[in-house]
Amino acid sequence: MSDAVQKKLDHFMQGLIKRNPHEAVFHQAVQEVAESVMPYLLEHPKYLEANILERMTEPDRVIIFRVCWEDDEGRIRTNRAWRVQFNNAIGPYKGGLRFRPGVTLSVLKFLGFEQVFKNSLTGLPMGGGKGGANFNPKGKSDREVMRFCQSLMIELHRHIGEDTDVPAGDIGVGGREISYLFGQYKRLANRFVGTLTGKGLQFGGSLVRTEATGYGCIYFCENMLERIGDSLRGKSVAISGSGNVAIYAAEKAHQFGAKVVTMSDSTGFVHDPDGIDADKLAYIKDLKEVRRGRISEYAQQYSGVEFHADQRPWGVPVDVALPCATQNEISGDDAKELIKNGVLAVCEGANMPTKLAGVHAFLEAGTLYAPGKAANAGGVAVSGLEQSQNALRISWDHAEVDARLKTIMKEIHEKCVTHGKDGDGVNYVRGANVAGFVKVADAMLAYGIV
Ligand code: NDP
Ligand code: 2IT
Repeated sequence: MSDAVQKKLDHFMQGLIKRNPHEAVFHQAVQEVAESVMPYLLEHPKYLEANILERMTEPDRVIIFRVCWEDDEGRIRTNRAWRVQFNNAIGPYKGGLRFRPGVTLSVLKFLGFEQVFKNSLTGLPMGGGKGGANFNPKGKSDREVMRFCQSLMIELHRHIGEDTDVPAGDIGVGGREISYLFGQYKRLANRFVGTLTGKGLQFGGSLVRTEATGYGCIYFCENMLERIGDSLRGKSVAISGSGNVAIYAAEKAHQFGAKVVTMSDSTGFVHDPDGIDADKLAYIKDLKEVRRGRISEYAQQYSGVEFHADQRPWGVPVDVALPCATQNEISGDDAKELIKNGVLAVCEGANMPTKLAGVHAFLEAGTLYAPGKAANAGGVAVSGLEQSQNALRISWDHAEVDARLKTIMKEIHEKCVTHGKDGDGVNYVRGANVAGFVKVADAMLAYGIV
């Protein structure tokens, strides 16, 4: 990085940190984008003169509200919920809701900011937003989750709409939660429209939405490997997480002939050197989605499997690593360990799973490294297709949606190559950030001072 770029970057980040104190993960997400985009801005001064990066790092608005609900013992419980409507320059706000105890405004701002770039990359008309609550669905009965979702929607419904803001799932928000949320939205609005995505297939959901993030991540990984004349066939794969994204990444990786040797949850990881095949994955789906159990049970079910409590899987030597759990789950040291063990590709199913030191390590080592905003865009892309189907009042079949998802992931890969070409290689971080930035920035320039 030249001195001029570094100076501009430092000045910009100092201002951002001053305006948003105590928001470490938001700073991190902006820093990663700013490092990529700043050299491009200096080459294209029209964006600098219009102060576009400052404007893009300030959310359009943030809604914060109290959610009161009654638990099964009749106690009154209070949670805090947010909706960060980050940027609607290229379409209605779009992005998931996260229910997790540690959720803060900083987390949702980082996710909303990432979403702006990701949604731009999909090529679909979607702005960026994110929301959620510091609510823990774990250990709650279905009725408690229902009452929480209904109470949350009483406030949220006035801020969302099919042409305004369209929420979906994220950590802790799956099919069950979206159903409760949509059922309540429909009652309050007295309209049956696609204001949420990830809905059940009986009431406006799209085929392939459940699988889309994990499948899309594997399609992207295959695109990266194809570019260097390789493929996933025969590769060993470490996956973190065992939720929605991890399960369908594992399923598609297996279908592509790879051997998935790890999965994890917040209690630790399992290492299965024989590989997690379709039958074993069916067990994990039932364990996590139906019984809502812990990943350690997998090690009791199958022989030759080790459970490593409170650890992440990055010390296991593999060809491909797919972080699919949460933010900051690959440290600088984890990245170095993966590189030392000869990792070929790292493809992010989760949002910002790699700390900045890890990102820099992968880029320096020439690892095929796909940031989440490109690699996990398949989920929101199929959400966009769900919106289109709802608006048209039709349903496409599985093959149609899957083909569109494949095409979208391929086009995102091409955009990353166009903007990230680096000698013979590709800097996918720069490619994704610059390509995502340009569409939104050009729209904002066209609107004048907004
Ligand atoms: P789920 O709630 O279905 O699964 C989350 C998984 O990650 C669980 O295995 C969970 O373990 C684990 N996990 C969550 N938080 C932590 C933590 N702090 N430490 C260790 N493990 C953790 O969520 P999703 O699969 O939907 O989301 C996973 C990631 O993918 C997130 O980063 C999300 O933002 C991103 N993403 C999701 C999309 C979607 O369509 N769902 C789209 C694009 C990105 P446990 O069961 O113990 O909690
Ligand atoms: O991070 C994400 O892209 C998601 N959680 C999915 C968002 C969506 O609107 O489908």
